[in-house]
Amino acid sequence: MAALTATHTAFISVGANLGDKLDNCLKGIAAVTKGDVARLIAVSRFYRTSPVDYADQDWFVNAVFKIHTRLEPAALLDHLMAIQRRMGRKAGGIRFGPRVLDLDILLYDDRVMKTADLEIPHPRMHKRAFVLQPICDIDPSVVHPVLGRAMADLLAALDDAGQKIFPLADQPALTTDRLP
Ligand code: PH2
Ligand code: MG
Ligand code: MG
Repeated sequence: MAALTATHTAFISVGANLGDKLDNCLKGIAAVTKGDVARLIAVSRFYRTSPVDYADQDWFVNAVFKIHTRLEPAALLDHLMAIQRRMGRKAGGIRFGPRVLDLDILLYDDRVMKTADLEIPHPRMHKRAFVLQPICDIDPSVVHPVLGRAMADLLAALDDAGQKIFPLADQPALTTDRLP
């Protein structure tokens, strides 16, 4: 019989373009990995990124982090949405528009799934430099379970000069041992 409490690996993107963007991202990562539902395994560099899909808004701060968790995808999504709400995010904002905190599940083991609320892998991740570059910071060899291509390959194939992404000059002292 399969263990009821198997550990899963997930990659989560964190982003913000309202308020203290970096601080919101750091608080988001800390909240997701506080307690025993999720353990922080790795964090990418943090980037300043130009807005994608809805241009008339401020630049974002973005990063990706890797966790181990016993939560199944739907429960992990609930956990992330509750944190977004606690950080002051209101429901019903503009699609792709400004947000104090966005936490998206990118990958969950090799799982491929689609429900009304959740699609894994994230349906737009392979087109987004602000996702692919940070994942490559953590592990460029991770393979996209639908496209069958490594993240480094997807990043190299991305042909969109409009997507600007710059590492923050001052990277936060965030390691997997010392959380804010
Ligand atoms: N998130 C979006 C829409 N556009 N652009 C950037 N640069 N970073 C984001 O996190 C982002 C975006 C919707 O979630
Ligand atoms: Mg998003
Ligand atoms: Mg989201």
